[in-house]
Order: sequence, then structure tokens, then C-alpha cells
Amino acid sequence: MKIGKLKLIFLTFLTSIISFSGIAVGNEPLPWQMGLQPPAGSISVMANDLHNLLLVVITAISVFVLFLLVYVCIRFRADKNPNPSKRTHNSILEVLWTVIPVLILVVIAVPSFRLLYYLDKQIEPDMTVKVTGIQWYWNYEYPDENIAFDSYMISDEDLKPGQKRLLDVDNPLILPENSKVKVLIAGNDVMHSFFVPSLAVQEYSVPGRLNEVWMDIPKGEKTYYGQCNQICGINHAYMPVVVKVLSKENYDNWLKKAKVEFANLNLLSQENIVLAEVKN
Ligand SMILES: [Cu+2]
Repeated sequence: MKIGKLKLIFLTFLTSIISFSGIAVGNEPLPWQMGLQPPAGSISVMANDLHNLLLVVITAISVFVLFLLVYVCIRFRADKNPNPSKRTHNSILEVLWTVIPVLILVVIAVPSFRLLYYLDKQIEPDMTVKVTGIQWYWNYEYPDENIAFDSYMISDEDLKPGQKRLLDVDNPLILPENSKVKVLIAGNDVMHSFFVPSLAVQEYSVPGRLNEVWMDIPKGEKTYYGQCNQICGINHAYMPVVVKVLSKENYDNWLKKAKVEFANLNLLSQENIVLAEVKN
């Protein structure tokens, strides 16, 4: 009876841990959320698979070590085992506890390196976006379209019904569905980090340096939420990232409007050039 109960608890624990990673939630952080946001795009699917593999591996290791500790505490306690063995070596055991962890690391390394190089590869991009982190907002530049705009969080008092507190912005980053986007990332003042969990994109924005990542934007009109992921000053928590994905047709329509709306905005890089000239 006792063993049956223990088995039940153990199985419930394992299945809940495995299923936490697969719970379908929104493309944004939710209260009491367990597990990752649902993966979107090939990068995110690979990252999610690696996470699920690691979860199984670390759970198995933790349970095994816990079992050993409990076993040793009970089996070799002083009143059960008054004269402890003087043995110090066991060659077979020593080989096993070296080789097995190495094999586990090799098993983890294969998908891990695969993902790392997949993230790092040169893609044939459909478009390029330059993202600049600034204290404390983002600037999005579309070099091919010659437009750029700032993206500020909507403060609590200006929130409209349906808008997400601390997450929605005035001008989201608009991208077309089913596309590969090259993202160039720079910082204007201090280090920031461009982070969109469901797209599995996180890259540091460093002043004086241009970082590069790519995003695999899946099909479907959706909005993905992220935040600055590098403590960057007093308003670090108030510079969310919103990536709004539109169909190709809607994207083209938005582009036409954006070219008019943002026509008078200086490109950030031009602003910097002017500033540099003033300083000299
Ligand atoms: Cu920041």
C-alpha cells in the first residue's frame, strides 16, 4: 500500500514536470505561468526541444542523487552500522561515475551545439531591421525602407482597455509573417538586451558595437511580447519589446503609411552623426 502511494506521487511529480514545459500559454508572460511561452519559428522550436530534453535529464539526476542520499542516511546510520567499512577505493565505481557523466554531457552537447550554430548561421534574409536600445526605449530602423521610429511603453494612466500593462508600446516593431529577418542590434548609451521569449531571440545591445541575430517569423498574424533583458538603469523595467506580425498584404499597407508617418523622424544613426559633428 505504502509503495503504491509513493509510486503514484513519483509519477505525478514526473508527469507534471514534463507537462509544465508543454502548457500552451500566450506569447507574453502570464500570472502563475509554468513553463516556457509557446515556441514560434524554427529557432524557438529547437530551443524548446533542448529545454525539454534538459528538464528530463536534470530531473532524473536530481531524483537519483536524492535516492542515494536517503539510502545512505537510512542504511548506514550509526545505530544500524556501528562498525563502518574502512574501504577507500572501488575501481569499477570510480570508472562508472566518471564515464557516465561524460556520456550525459555528450548527449546534451549534440543538440546544444546544433542550436548554437543554427542561431549563428548566415541566413538569406527577407529583410533587415536595426534595433537600438536607448535609456529607456527602443528605436527600430528599416534601412531598406529608409524609416525609423521610437517605441515607448504606454504608461499606466494612458492604457486603453485591452492593452497590457508594462508590455504594450506606442509603436511596435512590425514584421511580415513567414519571413526571415536579420536583426542588427546596437546600444546608444548603456547595455540593453533585445529579448522576445516566444521567438527565442535574445541579443545584447552594446554601445559602439553592432551585434547580429536573425528571427524566424512564423506564419500567422500574432503579437509577441518581450522586454529589455539587461539591467540598464532606473527605467529598465519600462522598455518592453512588442513584435507585431502582419500578413504580407497588411505589412505592405502599414509600410506605405509608416513612410508618411515617420517621414519627419530623423534616423537615429543620422542623429548620431550630427551629434558627433557638433562635438568635434
Ligand atoms: Cu534596457
